[in-house]
Amino acid sequence: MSKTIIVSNRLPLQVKLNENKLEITPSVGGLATGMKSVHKEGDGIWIGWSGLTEEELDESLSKKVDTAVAKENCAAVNLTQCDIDNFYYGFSNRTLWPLFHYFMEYTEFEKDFWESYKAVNQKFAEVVLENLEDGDNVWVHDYQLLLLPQLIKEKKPDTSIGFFLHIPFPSYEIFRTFPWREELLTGMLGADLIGFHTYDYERHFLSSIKRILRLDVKFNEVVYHDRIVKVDSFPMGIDYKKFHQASVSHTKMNVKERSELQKRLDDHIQSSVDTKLILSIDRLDYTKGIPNRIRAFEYFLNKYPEFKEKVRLIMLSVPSRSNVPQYQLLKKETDELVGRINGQFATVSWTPIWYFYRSMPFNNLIDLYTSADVALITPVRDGMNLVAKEYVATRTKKDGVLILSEMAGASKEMNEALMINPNNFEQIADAIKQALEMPVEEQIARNTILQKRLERYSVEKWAHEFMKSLDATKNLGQVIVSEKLDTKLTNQMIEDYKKSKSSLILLDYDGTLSGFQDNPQNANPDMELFQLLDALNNQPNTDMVIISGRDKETFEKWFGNKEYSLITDHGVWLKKRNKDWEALERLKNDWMENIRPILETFVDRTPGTFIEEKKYSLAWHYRKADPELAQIRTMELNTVLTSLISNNDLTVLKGNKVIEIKSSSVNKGRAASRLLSLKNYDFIFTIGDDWTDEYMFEEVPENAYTIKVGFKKTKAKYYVKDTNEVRKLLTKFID
Ligand code: GDG
Repeated sequence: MSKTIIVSNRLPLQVKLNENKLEITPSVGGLATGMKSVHKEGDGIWIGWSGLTEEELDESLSKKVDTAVAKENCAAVNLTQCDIDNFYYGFSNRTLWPLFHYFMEYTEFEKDFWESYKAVNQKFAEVVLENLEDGDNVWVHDYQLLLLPQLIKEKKPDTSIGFFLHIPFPSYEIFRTFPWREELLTGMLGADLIGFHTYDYERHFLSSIKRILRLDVKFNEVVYHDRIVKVDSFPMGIDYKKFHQASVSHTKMNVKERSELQKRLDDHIQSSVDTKLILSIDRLDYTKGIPNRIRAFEYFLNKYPEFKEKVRLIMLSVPSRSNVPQYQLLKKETDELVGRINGQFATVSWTPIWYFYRSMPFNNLIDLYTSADVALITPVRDGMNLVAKEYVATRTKKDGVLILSEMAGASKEMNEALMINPNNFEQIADAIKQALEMPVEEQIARNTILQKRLERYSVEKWAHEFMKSLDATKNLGQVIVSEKLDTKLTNQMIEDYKKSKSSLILLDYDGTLSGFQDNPQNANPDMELFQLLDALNNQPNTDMVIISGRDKETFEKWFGNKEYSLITDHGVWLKKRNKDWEALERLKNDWMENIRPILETFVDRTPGTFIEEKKYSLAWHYRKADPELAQIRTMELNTVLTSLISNNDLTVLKGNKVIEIKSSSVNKGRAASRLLSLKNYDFIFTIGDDWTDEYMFEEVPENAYTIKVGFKKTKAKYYVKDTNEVRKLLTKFID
């Protein structure tokens, strides 16, 4: 039975070493809960680091860890202290974390960190591959493992791989500054499904894919080699039942059962009728907007002094990554700010801020959530923010007000919260006042809607939806009508070729024999290609013809001294082996005078585009332009041209990153039919990569081998991946 392998940086277990004895407790975090059902299904297994370094474990302890985690259906990846310093604290937390949260000034581009990141992703890959069987699914989590999907895909191409990023994906303008940007993107594209919390992160990712890798993106699908990678948003939820039920039991507790913390909270609440508590909970992280929040609270106390001695801010800041310098600075800044404000405003019976720098057990978390009248969540950037959701889930009477930063992913689905910009103190101060004075009916109305959604779209549902979507990607390839030209089909084809008495081989040039270049003139044939074509051209009983949209002059320059048969300008000119050029069509080109100025206006308004002028056609190339602008301009140009040429004998051809205007009566299909009428071929092979080659695929007889280069919609019967595969395939024709 197939299983799902979950991979994250840390295992969902707390592994501790106590006087040489191992203590293992399952962790209760949101991710562990959400993945529970996925993990339990079949022989599901979770792979990650145990939390103990190789230096802390001798061989026998290490074995004990392996056995103990295996009992929990987990497998450990062994990491050294150096890995943790460079891969985790270094690259993950000093490069990716700040960059992806728009903190460019904190981002360190260190080559050593990067090398370690690659090596550790490889270590993870090895453990995954050891545990992977045919038919298994793999779900990789988060920014520490961006290269992992590709490392698995390379070795096991048939495995279904999902990837989910828990933090934001930044805008292209930020991501482009990253020195190893191509590697990260291709690493992620090893997955079949890539998930983000919000649509914004999804579109930022797709924009980087288009601009950096120059790949074709159709809606939310990326065509990558011979695969389709689906990109989608799945906003992560919480374990709603757990928080809600804990809070129901909490309200039923009698005084004796209450925690010390709850008693202190009760004292405050009972100190006066109109006293209120405002709560914030987060890891002490510069993305969470903690200093901003404290300053905004100070601003509020100054702007609305009537709330002094009545309102208290309770801040729970959980220690995090405290050996990274920026976190130490933040700790110092927070301590000082809290000290200054408490010093400035405190009275004998009131301190405005209660500040806890530690983590708390779950029941204390519930004490805080259920006692707070307002939750003040003000990150400057946050992938999702689960605290906001947990606060709402614990409000059993549906009262309480959530103030939420619009920079948190959660803001996209929590419209009923009071939304603030974390840099606007005026707005935050007003929102706090509005929250404190909000009529309870309004609070209930807002929370009713919020709770319904949280209950429905729980973390379990999130995991389930992701897996369902990953399953569906298995059928994506079927959209492509052609079949992969595998070894068996290739052998059959070569056998047919060897048996044939007269063969025709039609080869497109750009994108088929030679890769794309920014400047078309740089795509000239290389030595290896000449050798290949010479050999193919000398095969007995074989007519090899290069058939291209290129102009005659270029082909004359490149192949003039060769004995190849050539067709240029989409079929205007034919040069038979050892013969002179002959015109297959008589064409006018006076229309160019009218069309050229139109194309020039598009060149002027679309940086990176240019016109290629041929004898019988005009081509507007946009391969170097911004892909999104180019998409808009191609639609515009198409409309303009279609209305203009309706009475002329012209067609607009959409090629690979090019729009070409040429006479309707000419195309590669017509030229191919001419060739076919000259001889009786019993083996026909045509290969090409773009739209203009489709005419050829349509014209040749049913038994011909028609092959598309690339994973695109086509009338060809088969496809191959890229120009490298084309060359390998053509070598097989040669004895
Ligand atoms: C990353 C992304 C994204 C906090 N203090 C205590 C405690 N917690 C629990 C909360 C909550 C979780 O930790 C924090 O989750 P967040 O989502 O708020 O933030 P990150 O840790 O930054 O998480 C974030 C998330 O991944 C999921 O994709 O939402 O944007 O940055 O569940 O309850 N739990 C206990 N004691 C504490 O003191 N027991």
